[in-house]
Amino acid sequence: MRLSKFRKAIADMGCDAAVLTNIVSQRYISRFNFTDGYVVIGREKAAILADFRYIEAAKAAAGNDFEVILISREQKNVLPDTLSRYGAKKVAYENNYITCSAFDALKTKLADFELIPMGNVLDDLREIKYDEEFEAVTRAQRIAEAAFRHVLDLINPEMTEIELAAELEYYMRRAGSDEPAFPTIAVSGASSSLPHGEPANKKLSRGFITMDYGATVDGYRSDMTRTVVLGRADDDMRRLYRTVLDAQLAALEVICEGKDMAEVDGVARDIIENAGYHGCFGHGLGHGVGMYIHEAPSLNPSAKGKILRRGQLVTVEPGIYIEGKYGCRIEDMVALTDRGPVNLTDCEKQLIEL
Ligand SMILES: [Mn+2]
Repeated sequence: MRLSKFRKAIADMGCDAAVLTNIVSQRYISRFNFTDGYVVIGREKAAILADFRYIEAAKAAAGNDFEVILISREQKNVLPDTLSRYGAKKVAYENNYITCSAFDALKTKLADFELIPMGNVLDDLREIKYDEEFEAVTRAQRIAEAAFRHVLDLINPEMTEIELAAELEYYMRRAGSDEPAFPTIAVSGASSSLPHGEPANKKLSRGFITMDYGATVDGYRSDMTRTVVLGRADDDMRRLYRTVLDAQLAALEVICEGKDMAEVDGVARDIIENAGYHGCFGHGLGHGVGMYIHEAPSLNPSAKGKILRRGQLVTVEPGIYIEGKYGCRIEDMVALTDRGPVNLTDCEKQLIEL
């Protein structure tokens, strides 16, 4: 399906072949994970071009749709040779994901072909997910949830933010995560007002602790944020937490296929504004997630007229940040499936005091 959809998209661009150079695109289309080489898609045939380090694994991973071709010192021209063999003239390349120098090299190597930038073709395909992709993200998410429960028993005033981040990552790795979905955020006290603060080598402060992190399974990333309290929350903190949670629950209630993205953002934003936290929710409500931690679409106030579609997977993550004081964010992921919206996150979000 992925391959046939991609073939149709490049044919629609007037191309008769494509060369994939980005490792995420290569994995998405060929299902083979390697970090050097090419995936070539012709009108009827397709190939994985890899060097000695990957060739055995490539042969094992390649299905019937892909031939596997060795790149070696003796066979320097395998890329143009393969394209010629496929009868290609106009070749789509990944202009969104290539450095200027790599492009210069590609242009020299493929001097006999016309190179056409493919723009967002693959990004658009990846935006609309298959059930198996939702399942991979869900497996990653289950690992992240187990890590959350694990650290709830460990958090104490002697632990540093870096230790907390490390505990989350170590737990997820042991539970089968390929790597952290992105650099783990674990920030406490005044640092919790920084939406993307970095964990520091300092002991956890009393007050809000925000953990925003995820696991990776089969190349798919999960994304979740939970905010807990070290010590007791005062009335202001309770009110702030309740407002973020109300905003998130309200957005989760309305999010579905066919809805305007800015409208969903507005449902959460209005609750935060109306509670008096003016200017304290300075980022969008959510973003797509998949093989990249941030991908299309973006749910924010400027997304007016953009409609949520079946197959998208988005986060819903309102927050309130009081500069210099503290902040709180709560984040789940929602898949817009054939059976309607499904919250892939299964993790408590009532205020937890530790
Ligand atoms: Mn996120």
